[in-house]
Order: sequence, then C-alpha cells, then structure tokens
Amino acid sequence: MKVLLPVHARSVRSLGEGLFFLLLVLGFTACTKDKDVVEPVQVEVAISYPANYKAKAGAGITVKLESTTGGESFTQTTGGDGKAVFTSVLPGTYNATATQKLSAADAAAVTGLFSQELTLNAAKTSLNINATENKTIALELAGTPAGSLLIKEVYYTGSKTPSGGTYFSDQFVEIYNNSDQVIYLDGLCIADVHGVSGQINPNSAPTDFKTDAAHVYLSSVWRIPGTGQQHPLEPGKSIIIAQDGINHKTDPAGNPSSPVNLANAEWETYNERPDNRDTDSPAVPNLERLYFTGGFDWLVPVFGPGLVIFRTPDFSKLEKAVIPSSPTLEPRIKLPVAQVIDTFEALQDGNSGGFKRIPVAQDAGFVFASGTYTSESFRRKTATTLNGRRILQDLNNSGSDFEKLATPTPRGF
Ligand SMILES: [Ca+2]
Ligand SMILES: [Ca+2]
Repeated sequence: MKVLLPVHARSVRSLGEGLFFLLLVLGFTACTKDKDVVEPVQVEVAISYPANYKAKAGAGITVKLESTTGGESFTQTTGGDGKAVFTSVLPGTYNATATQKLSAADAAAVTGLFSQELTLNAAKTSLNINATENKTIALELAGTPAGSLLIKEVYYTGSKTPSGGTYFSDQFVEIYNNSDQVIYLDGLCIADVHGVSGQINPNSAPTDFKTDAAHVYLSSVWRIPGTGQQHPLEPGKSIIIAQDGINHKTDPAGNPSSPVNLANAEWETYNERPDNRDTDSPAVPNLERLYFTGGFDWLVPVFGPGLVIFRTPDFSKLEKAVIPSSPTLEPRIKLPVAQVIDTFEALQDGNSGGFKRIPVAQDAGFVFASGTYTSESFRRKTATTLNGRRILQDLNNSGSDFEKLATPTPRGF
C-alpha cells in the first residue's frame, strides 16, 4: 500500500502529523496482513542409497515431514522412482526423515553387504521449506545391523535438591542384553560423543565433526574390565553404570530429593584424582578409565548427551583428532562407526536437531527433556515379549526408540 504524503504535510503540526502517522500505521498493518497469506507448496523428497549398495532407489519407503514447532506432520510413501511427493506443505521449518525396515533377505538384496535384519534411516533437520527453498530434498538411506546389546535407559537430567539447588551425580546408563544368548561384557566400552546439545549459549555451535558420517568422536571412554568371560549377561537382563554407585537418596554426599538408589549398580565411573574429589564407592566396582577429558567425574551433559557403546580390538590404535575450532582442548577419540554397537542421543530441545553428534545412519533421531534437573529419564520401548523375555525396540532412532519417563526406573524390568 502506498501512503500519499499531503503536499502541505511538512507545514502542518499536531493534528495533521498525527493523521499522517495513523495512515502510515494502517498502511503497514494492511501490508503485513497481505504477506501473512501463505500458500502451501509442493515438496518432493528423493530417497537414494549409498553408492556401495546394490540397489539405487526403493519403492514403498515411508517418508515423513514433521514441523519442528509442533503441529504439521505429513507422511508419504516413495514410488518406483524412489520419490515421495507432498502436494500441500505449509511453509515452515521441518525435519525430513525416512525409514526402511528390511528382512535378512531384503537386506542382502538391497545392500549386498549385510544379510541380517536391518533398519535404514535418513534425516535432514531444521529445513526451512517455503516457495523458494527446499522444494526438493534428497535423503540417503543407510544403516548398520541392530546390536544385541542395547542402551536401555539413560538418566542424564539430574535432580533438584530440597533447597532448589542442582545435583547431577546420580546420572546412570543401563545396558540390556536384547538377544537370546549370554553375552560377555568383558571389554565393552562406553563413551560420550563430543559436541554441545543445542543453542545453550549464543556462541554454541554444532560439532566440527558433524560432516564425518564414518566416525564418532569421543570425549571420555570407559571399559568393562575382564579377560573375556568374566562378566556374563543373561538374555533379558541388564547392568547399571552409575556416575557414583551410592544410594543418592540417603548418602550424606547425595541428595535427599534424588530419585535413585544406585548402591547396587554393577559398575561406577571412578575418576581417580590426587584431590580425591570423586568418591570411590567400595561396594561398586570401577570401570577402567581409558580416556578422560571431563572434570572431576564422568558427568555427561545435563542438556542431553550423545552416548555410544562399542568394542574395539585395540583401543590404543584408535586415532586422536584435534578439534578444529578448539585446537587447545584435548583431542577426541575417532571411532569408526562399524565398531559401534548402540547409540543414544539427547539434545536440548525439539529445535536442536542441527546439533546432532551421532551420524544419522547410526541414530536417525534424538530425544529431549523438558529441562535440566527435572529427574526425567529416557527408557527404550518394548517391541514384543517372547517366552517372557522382553525384546526392546531398536530402529536405530533414539527419537522413536525411547520414551520419556517422569522418574528413572533403574532395572525396572
Ligand atoms: Ca564417580
Ligand atoms: Ca568403586
């Protein structure tokens, strides 16, 4: 809208000027209103496979566009050309994801690499979709066979003390045998993945290693000791790894408002230091500390950690990578994704997808808590129960595999 300036406006004071500004404001209001009318756009998502797979395009793959601000969510299936067409998408910020579950036979046919059940994932987060941007989106599906050892529950948020203070020493990770056979845990490693969990500070930036889909970069690494068959884990059973293996509710060094007693944890992360700042609980054996870049204990981000469990033939042979944007910090351990058994990723909030640290093929999504020190915990969903043994869901997607609990349930089942 054009606001015409009366010829005599400059000589007019008070009333005339007031009227002019009124017109100006009305004019702007009208313009803004016109711009608010947004037209849905057509979006085409093309699904492909990695170059080393046998198949090039897959039909019948479910593709999802999900608004990051809640509300709109669209699902489509790919046609024979590997494309899914969404005819009417409201402009906004979306996460685009695709998932394909393959039987052992299909996995062999599609990949030519794996001949066991496989879930392939692809994701692009925080895409700004409008009349000019992201009308065509390319997603590449990839995956690795599901592990039989799984991260079952992660409690990272910490708790509030009775006086409103914050407490984080009660964090724990539970690991579950999802197979039908005994698994020996000797040599199993657990680590937190380098990178911040979201826009926590104005200068928070996604990890420099984000573009390397072939490795995860580890900040601190712990290992279950043993010679090979000293620590069996029965099918359907789990172990707890505690930051501190104490009853956090009753221990004098604990927090009466903590939701957990971890005095019966199988393992704890004891960070031996000259000042003895980390307590060594005599009742709970200590993991081996292979690499450490933390503070006085293995505190994982209360805003949401990236975690991996893995085995590696010789830890000392893993490469150490300097962090490009922080070369003075200790380097991170560069682990090939092929050695990863399972992952968990939590970020600060639903809009933090751009901060993902774990490659999409290993973990297509992420969870988030409603805040720090909320006592909230994340537990893997049960897929089915077979002869009394729970088989937990493992689609290599923390966002869909885990559910948020109001309070942790260490060894709840
Ligand atoms: Ca500790
Ligand atoms: Ca101990």
